[in-house]
Amino acid sequence: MKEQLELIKAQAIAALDTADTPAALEELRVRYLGKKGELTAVLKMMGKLSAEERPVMGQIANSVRADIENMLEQRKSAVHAAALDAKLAAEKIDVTIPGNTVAMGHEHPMNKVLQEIKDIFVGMGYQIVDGPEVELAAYNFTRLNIEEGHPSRDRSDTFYFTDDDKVLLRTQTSPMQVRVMENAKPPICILAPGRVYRKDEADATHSPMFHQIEGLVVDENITMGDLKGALITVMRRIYGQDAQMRFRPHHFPFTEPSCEMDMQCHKCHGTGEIDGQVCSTCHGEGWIELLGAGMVHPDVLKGCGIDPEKYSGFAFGMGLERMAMGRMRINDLRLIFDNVVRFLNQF
Ligand code: 2NL
Repeated sequence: MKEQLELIKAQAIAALDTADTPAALEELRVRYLGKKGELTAVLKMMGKLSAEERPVMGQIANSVRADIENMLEQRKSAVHAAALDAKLAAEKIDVTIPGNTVAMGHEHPMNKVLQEIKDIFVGMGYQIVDGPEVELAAYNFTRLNIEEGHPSRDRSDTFYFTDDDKVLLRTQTSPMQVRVMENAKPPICILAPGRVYRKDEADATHSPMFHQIEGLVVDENITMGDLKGALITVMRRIYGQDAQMRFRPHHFPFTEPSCEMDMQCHKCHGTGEIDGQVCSTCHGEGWIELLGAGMVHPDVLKGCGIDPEKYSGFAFGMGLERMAMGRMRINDLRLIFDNVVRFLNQF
C-alpha cells in the first residue's frame, strides 16, 4: 500500500509538472484528489489494514495528499501568472501613440459679437427683451408711424402671411419695443436683439433673414445729448477709446429728429486713402456707418399710451451682421450664414 501511495504521488507530481492550463490542472485534481480519484480509492482500502498499520498508512496518505495539494496550488499560480504575462504581452499598449483628436466646436462669430454688445448694454442698465418674429402689421408698421401705403410696407419687400397683409415676419425689432411701451411705465431702458426678415435676394450685403439690435430709453427729460452719450460710450467700448464718431441728420418715420452715426475709418483715419489708393475698409468714404437713431416720435409715444408732454425717449437700431463683418473683417454676408466650418474656425 505504501508503494501504491508513493507511486500515485510520483505520477501526480510528474503530471502536474507538465500541465500548463487551468483546465488540465483541474482534470488532474479530479483524477488524483477527487471523490472518485486514485488517492480516495486507496484510502477506501484502509479498512482492511490492521490496527497498527492503519495510523501509519493514514499518515503517509495524508502527507501524499498534502504534497499533491501543494504542488497543485503552486502550479495553479504559475499557470495563472504565465497566462497573465501572455495576455499583457499580447495586449501591450503604446501610450506614446497620438490619440484621436476630438474636434471642439465654438461659438459662432455672430453670437460672440452679439454677446459682447449685450454685455455692454446690460452693464449700462439695459434690459434684454425678446418677442415674436411673426408679428402684426399694426405693431411692425402702424404703431411706428408707418402708415398703409408707405413703401416699406410693400408686398415685394415684406413676407406677409395673410392676404389682408395683417400678419407678417417682422421687418425690424421695433414692434418688441412697442409691446414693452404699451405694457410698462417709464423709465424704460431696453435692448431688443433678434431676427428680422425682408424679401431680399441674398448677395454680399443682403440676406432675407438678418439680425438687428434696437435700443429704447424713455423717461422724463431724455434728450439728444443722452442719445449721443450712450451711443458714443458703447461704440468706444467696442471699437476702442480713441474711436472718433460723427452724427449726421437722417429721416425715419418713427423718430424726430433722426440721425445716423458713423465711426471714423480706423484704417485711413478719415482720409479715404492709403498710399494714394482708395481705402478698402471704408471704400474711400473715410467713415463707416454704424447705426440709425433718433428721438422717439411723439405720435409713437402717444400711440403706446405714453404722454409725450411728460416723457421723451431715444431709440436706435443697428444691423448685427454689419457689426460682426466690421469687427471680424468678413467681406461677404453669405459667409456668416453658410456655416462652413473651415470659415467659422477662423474666429
Ligand atoms: C436702422 C435704424 C432705428 C429705431 C430704429 C425705434 C423704435 C421705436 C420707436 C422709435 Cl419703438 N424708434 N427704433 C429708431 C431709429 C433708427 O433703426 O438703420 N436700423 C438698422
